[in-house]
Parts: sequence; structure tokens; C-alpha cells
Amino acid sequence: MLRIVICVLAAALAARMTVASAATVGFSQVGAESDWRTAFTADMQAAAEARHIKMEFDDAQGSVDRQIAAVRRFISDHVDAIVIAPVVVTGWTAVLKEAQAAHIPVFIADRSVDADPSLFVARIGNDTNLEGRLAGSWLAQASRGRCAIVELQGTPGSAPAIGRKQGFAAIIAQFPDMRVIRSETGNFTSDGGRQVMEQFIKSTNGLKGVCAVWAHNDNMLLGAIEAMKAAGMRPGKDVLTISVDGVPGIYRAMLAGEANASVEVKSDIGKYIFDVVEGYLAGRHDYPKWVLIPSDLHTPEDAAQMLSRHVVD
Ligand code: GYE
Repeated sequence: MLRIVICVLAAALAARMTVASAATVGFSQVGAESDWRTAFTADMQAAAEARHIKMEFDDAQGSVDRQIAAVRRFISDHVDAIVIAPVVVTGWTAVLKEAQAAHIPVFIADRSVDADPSLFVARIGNDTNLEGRLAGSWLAQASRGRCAIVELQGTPGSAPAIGRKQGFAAIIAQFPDMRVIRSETGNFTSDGGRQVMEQFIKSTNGLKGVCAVWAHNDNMLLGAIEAMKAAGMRPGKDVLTISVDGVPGIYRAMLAGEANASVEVKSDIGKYIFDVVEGYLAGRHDYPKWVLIPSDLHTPEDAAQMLSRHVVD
């Protein structure tokens, strides 16, 4: 009898454990616009696999409509949890309410939303305003507070484009001789950065008087570096560069003397996201609304060391 009871208990426990470890999580990703993004996607896939989480993945290809449709699909599939890396900040209230009505917890990853915080469990992500401030402070120091700047903005309406622009502007506002003389979006892509830079080069007569390029991400800067080199300039020497992400390509550019600084944003954040998701599903409900992932600034001085940390390029 005792044996039977033990067996039944063991079976019940095993069943519970399988349920807990076989959670299905829908993950709606922004797209594949940058090296940071593709690294983040790969990390989410690896982290889900390591934890035996079944991940339903959707690549929104930069489209908000497609992203909302994916979330609706996750809801009708009755996933256990939904993770959204939102393309833009606005427009989330309706679909988040639908998830809430279906009792499916939502976790916002990486970029933020402006929806009421009661509609999601937590956001796990970086401080984009701080990243702009770090970039602005570095440039104020490097240029001794005198600098005409051209800015490459990220995707319009996205949290990192808004936050980085504002953070940077707040710092340079402290310096009367620092100002942004051109600012256009390059949509966070290398191609976008190259094209916008080509226009800037034309409209400023070969970057005359321009002291720095500030790009909201590394890929746009890498594109801009190509454009500057094609126009016979020496980026990193004639013109200072500062960007955000810390992807392998930017550290290589630093080692080649073509880039000066980048604020690193961690892309291997799957573990932090799934820690919160699994913790929540296991009954822990006291997470802060913002689980902060820290960002920090790097220069050619530690570029080789940073590069060696990236096992895969
Ligand atoms: O900086 C950029 C990507 O949201 C942190 O999105 C992310 C940003 C990142 O496209 O490269």
C-alpha cells in the first residue's frame, strides 16, 4: 500500500515538474534590423532550449500590425506567457487588455511601452535615456564641450530612439558650444545609416565644421563609417564617433581606429527574462515593474577585451 502511495505521489510530482518545465511562451520580436537584435533572438532561443521552454517565435519584421497579430495568435493558442519586445512605444493597450482577459501574463522585454503598467507583469530591459546621457557625457569630454554634431536616429516612435535622443540632448544642453546640426532616422540599420550619412556629407559640404557623429546604434554608425570612407574621410580621426550597442563590428572598427566609443547594451538577456517568466509562473508575484539591465560605455582601450567576450560573431 505504502509503495503504491509513494508511486502515485512520485508520478504526481513528476507530472507537476513536467508541466512547470514545459511552459509554452510566445515571443514577439521586433525584427532583424541590427546585429544587436539578431544576437538577442539567438540568445532567447538558446535560453528557452536550455530551460525546456517551448517558444513560439514571431519576427514582426519591424511592423507593429504584424506584432499585434502575433500576440493575438499567442492568446488564441493559450500559451502560458507572452514576451513582447515592442517595435514602438504606443498602441499596446487593447491587445494587452485581451491578454489580461485571457489570464495570460505578459512580459515586456528590451524596449518599453507607454501602456498602463497594470497590463503587464514587468519590463526587463535597459535604460535608453541613460545610454543617451552616457554618450553625450563622453562626447562633451572628448570634444571639450565644443562640437557640431550630426545625429542618426533609430526607428521613429521606438523607445531607444526616443530615450537616447532625449538623454543625449539633456547632457549637451549643459554645453553652449555643443549642438546637433543635422538629425535624421536611419531606422537602426547599416544601410539606413549609410544613406543618411551620404546626405549629411552632401548637405554639409563634406562634413565641414562637423566634429562628431552620434548614432542611436552601432549598425547605423558602421554604415556611416562606410559612407565617410567612400567620401575620403577618416572616421574616428577627422570626425569623432559615438554610438550604442557594443556589437562585435563596432569593437573591430575601434581596433581599426575608425570608431571612438560605444555604450554597450547587453543582448544576452534571455536568462533574466526567463527567470522572471518562470518565477512568475511558479507563483512569485512581487517583481518590480522594471527589472533593469545595466549598460556601460567602452572605448578602443578595452575593445579587444570586449570583442573576445563574443564567442560567436
Ligand atoms: O539598440 C538596436 C536595435 O531595442 C536595445 O534595437 C534595442 C535596440 C538596439 O535595433 O540596435
